[in-house]
Amino acid sequence: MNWRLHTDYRVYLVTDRELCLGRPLEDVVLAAVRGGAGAVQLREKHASSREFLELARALVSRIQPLGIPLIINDRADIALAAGAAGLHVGQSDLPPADARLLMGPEAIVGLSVETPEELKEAEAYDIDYVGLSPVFATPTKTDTHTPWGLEGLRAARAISPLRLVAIGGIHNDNAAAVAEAGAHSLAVVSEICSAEDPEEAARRLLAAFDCRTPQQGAF
Ligand code: TZP
Ligand code: MG
Repeated sequence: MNWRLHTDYRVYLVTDRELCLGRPLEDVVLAAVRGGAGAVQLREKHASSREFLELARALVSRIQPLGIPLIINDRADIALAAGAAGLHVGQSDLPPADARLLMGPEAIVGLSVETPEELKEAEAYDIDYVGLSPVFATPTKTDTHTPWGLEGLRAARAISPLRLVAIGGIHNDNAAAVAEAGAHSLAVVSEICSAEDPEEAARRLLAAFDCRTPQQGAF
């Protein structure tokens, strides 16, 4: 399966088990997928390798048969061992060229960018998207650079040919504005993981995304 050709990034769930209000991660992920999340990133900052792999395998078996890719944060070894569809790397992780080499030509590879310089550099890599990080300041991740803001997102969209995944502080009340400013994708953690009804939260984000006025360009 070439995941690069078949992924719907409009609503992209990035997981955080600690924010799932005590519910099993798998339940939250499956609810989000029912609500229309088209991509899921497993992000585990504290799990052991063994636990990370078990979680990844379980999610791969539940969502990839539905056509939804599981993208692993940072760990190519876990992604490969679990048969995950992709890998997401940050600026201090494996370089994108090595991520591509390890994952192969049909896997999704995403890269976080925090500055216009990093966004420009990203054009040289064989990647599927850049995560503009953070669009807004967020308590979910505090070791971040200056937020891009809607203006920064608009400017990024104007100059970059890459698929732009907006992440950080995106919630139901600002999702439409983020889509309108040029994001190709709304990536969220708490809006879905901490929602009383994760399915409904995903559905609302998708509706907000789809309200944007059609924009020129790829994706
Ligand atoms: N990368 C940049 S901001 C962020 C990550 C993983 C966290 C986003 O979380 P939330 O709850 O959607 O603001
Ligand atoms: Mg990382």
